[in-house]
Amino acid sequence: MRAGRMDDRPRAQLEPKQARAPADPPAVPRPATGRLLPPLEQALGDKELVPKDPATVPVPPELLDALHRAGRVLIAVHVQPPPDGDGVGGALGLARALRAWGKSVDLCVDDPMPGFLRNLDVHNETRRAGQLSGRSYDLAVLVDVADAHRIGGAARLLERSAAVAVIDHHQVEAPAPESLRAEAARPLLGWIEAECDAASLQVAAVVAQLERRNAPLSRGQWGSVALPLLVGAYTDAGGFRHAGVHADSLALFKFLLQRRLDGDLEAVRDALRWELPPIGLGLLQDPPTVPDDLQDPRALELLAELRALLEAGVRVKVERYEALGFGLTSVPDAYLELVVRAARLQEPEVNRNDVLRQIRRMHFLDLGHTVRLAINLIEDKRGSPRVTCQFRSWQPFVALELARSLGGGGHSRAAGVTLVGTLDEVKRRVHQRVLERVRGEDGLDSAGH
Ligand SMILES: [Mn+2]
Repeated sequence: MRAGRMDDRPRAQLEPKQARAPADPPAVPRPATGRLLPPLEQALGDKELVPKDPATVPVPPELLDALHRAGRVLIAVHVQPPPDGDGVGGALGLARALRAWGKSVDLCVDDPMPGFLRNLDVHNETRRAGQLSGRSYDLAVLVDVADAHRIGGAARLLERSAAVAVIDHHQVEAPAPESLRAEAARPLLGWIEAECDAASLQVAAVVAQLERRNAPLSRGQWGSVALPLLVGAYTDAGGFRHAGVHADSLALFKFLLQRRLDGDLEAVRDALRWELPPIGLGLLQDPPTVPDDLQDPRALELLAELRALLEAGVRVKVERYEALGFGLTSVPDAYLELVVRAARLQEPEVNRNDVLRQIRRMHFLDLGHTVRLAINLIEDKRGSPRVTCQFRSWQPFVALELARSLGGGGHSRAAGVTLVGTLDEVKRRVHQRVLERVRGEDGLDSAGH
């Protein structure tokens, strides 16, 4: 079920002409000039960019009806890939609005959240699936995901929900009932909006329209709803610096920020300010920097382990194949676990997803500024060995098609897949697939070289 595509309407004036594939792609490696929209502050101050009220975005009426009728609601987000700003931000915004209208809401994030999301969840509103077992719901809403395999133990709770709804912006066809454990008897409501830059902006539209059927939210209530939604939109759009971000998203962001959060952009940026402790940051460098002034006796044992790993060549590696236009970051499970333990010496709350987020920021997103295709491979040996593969491309559909050719999916320029195997095995397989595509007719650019 598809409805209300956001791009059916004329875009705001700031829509960049080069937002789609540039006619003449830049030389390899691509220079770091990917900014297509003006800097955020400038855009927000620009009178030409008219704020767009999310209440004007079409939302499937069946979804609004279902949310309006439901008394007990479950909201769930993806944990594979790890919980992120858009998923958790969108879910928090929706949960807070629904609670303001008197509904009973459980929000399930079935994996440890990275630090900035722990901070955003200031009132401890999120639950692991185990804490919710035995509960039943009128409606389950998946935010930023359309597949029960990606929500961890929350999948079991879908079976205890009378209906299932999806609010997602990934490139998926209509959500498949079998992937959502929604049989014919259980209505399935989908709002999939692949052109939308963040599920949080879809949630903003849902809340704005539900407000018309319920009591208006107070200024304070809107503030607590808008902040996580703005964090969600900001993170998925890369602070509105990612290639291909729509001006329409910026116009929605501007409305929410100015009319619902008193224009407090610093509040949004503050929410993102969590940092991995310095010991963790050093160990994630390529090559790693190892602190030599650690006083903690537990650190000595850890340093011995670290040296053994480094001698065996086990660490974060960043490889650039500039002639071919791609770069690859690879992270072995043993090293990842060691970084988590090391960082906990300084900050006991640190979890694996904190470290994964830092690797994304330090290597993967950064790499995406200098090559056409950035690849991030994260090994996970906690069960049978598998590797999470993340792809980012400058050109639209390069990342998505690579992910799809390996059985995954995602967005046009940001996509991924989880493959079974050790890091070395998966690395060879992905490398081979990329070489096939480079040598194929289209190469990494639609315009070719
Ligand atoms: Mn998202």
